[in-house]
Amino acid sequence: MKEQTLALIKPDATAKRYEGKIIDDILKAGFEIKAMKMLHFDKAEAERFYAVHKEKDFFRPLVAFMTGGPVIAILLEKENAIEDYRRLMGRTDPGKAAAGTLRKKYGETTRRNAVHGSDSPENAKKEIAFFF
Ligand code: IDP
Ligand code: MG
Repeated sequence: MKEQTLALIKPDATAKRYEGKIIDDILKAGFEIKAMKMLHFDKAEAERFYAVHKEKDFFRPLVAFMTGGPVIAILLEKENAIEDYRRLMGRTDPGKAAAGTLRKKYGETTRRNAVHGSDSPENAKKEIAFFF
């Protein structure tokens, strides 16, 4: 059954003009783009999007990073989209991400790691509703 997930291209990647390459990789991996928009998070929006991490020590710098430039939100559809997009994205730390993954190719650091992807059906539903 087809499934939907939410991807973000983060400010480090848009600053480097990587959005075209990232979208191309996503399409070549078999995902369909059902909706897409570019926006600039304000502080309250970034805090709300990453609310699950509000107690973490990386939360403040994460919010500062995510409000530092434009992001692109993409609604993706494919069989097994959530898990398959997480695999395409690679591990949180680009240094530990597998060869060929988006974070390996385009990420810089554990914080500035180019892309986001929903991690469960519940969160995919919430994150899709956040943008679309
Ligand atoms: P994920 O994006 O791979 O699902 P999460 O643990 O949900 O990883 O963390 C959300 C985002 O917070 C990461 O993508 C990254 O930008 C940032 N982050 C996570 N852990 C760290 C850390 O240890 N140091 C700095 N930033 C972090
Ligand atoms: Mg996560």
